[in-house]
Amino acid sequence: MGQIDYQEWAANKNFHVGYTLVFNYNDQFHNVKQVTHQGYESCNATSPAATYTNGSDTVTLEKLGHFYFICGYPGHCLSGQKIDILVASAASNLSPAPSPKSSERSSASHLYLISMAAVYQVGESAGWTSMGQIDYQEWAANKNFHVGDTLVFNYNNQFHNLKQVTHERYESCNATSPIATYSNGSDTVALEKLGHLCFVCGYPGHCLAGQKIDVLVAPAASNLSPAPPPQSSEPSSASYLYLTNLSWTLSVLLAFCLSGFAY
Ligand SMILES: [Cu+2]
Repeated sequence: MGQIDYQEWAANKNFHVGYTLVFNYNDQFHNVKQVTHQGYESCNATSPAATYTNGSDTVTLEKLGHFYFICGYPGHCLSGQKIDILVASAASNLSPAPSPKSSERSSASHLYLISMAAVYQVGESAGWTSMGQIDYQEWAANKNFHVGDTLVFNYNNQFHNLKQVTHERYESCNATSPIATYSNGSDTVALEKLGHLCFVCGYPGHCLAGQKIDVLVAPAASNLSPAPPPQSSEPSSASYLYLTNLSWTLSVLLAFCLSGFAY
């Protein structure tokens, strides 16, 4: 249920021997385990073939076949933090490779950057709405948000929108002069820095009815365990449901073809 389908991503690539994967992630909350196909399918991270915990791990694809990677933290693989990389022989270039002239020789210098972070699906099936059963503040209080994570707001943009506002305007449900306005209906908000991010719906009455959320982005080192912090001191005025959707934002951003570059 993640925003990013690792398998779809991988399916569009031609991996060859010598290519390199770089996994970037917050090592307080994730790791990378290379497992067997069975381990991959069953999300079983015990007895991994290799374990990476650095947070910026380089894995070279040294042979043909499948390479299976999962996150070893409880529940993460099950929620989609897993990837199956098939390393094919250079000859099996089925699809139009974006690098036509790169032969085996140059293929050894391909680098795939994989950054992993948490994606929080706001509202799950309910989405960002004013008619839910879930308390946004309670939901947020149970999460540890970190820089690099992503919030996804899904809603019917005929009836709602999303405004990032100051904390003061959040408190008073004043959506004027927003810091940012989203009205797409499927809005992705990257958590790019520490501190509070406050959002309200700008439609009349919705914020007052509880369609508002205050997300605190904390330093990575702060809370190790995802233990529900009993810090939900704020009265929960909201009545919405947010569910987490922890998945690797394996937003493999780029495939650098470094062939031809001189070191
Ligand atoms: Cu609304």
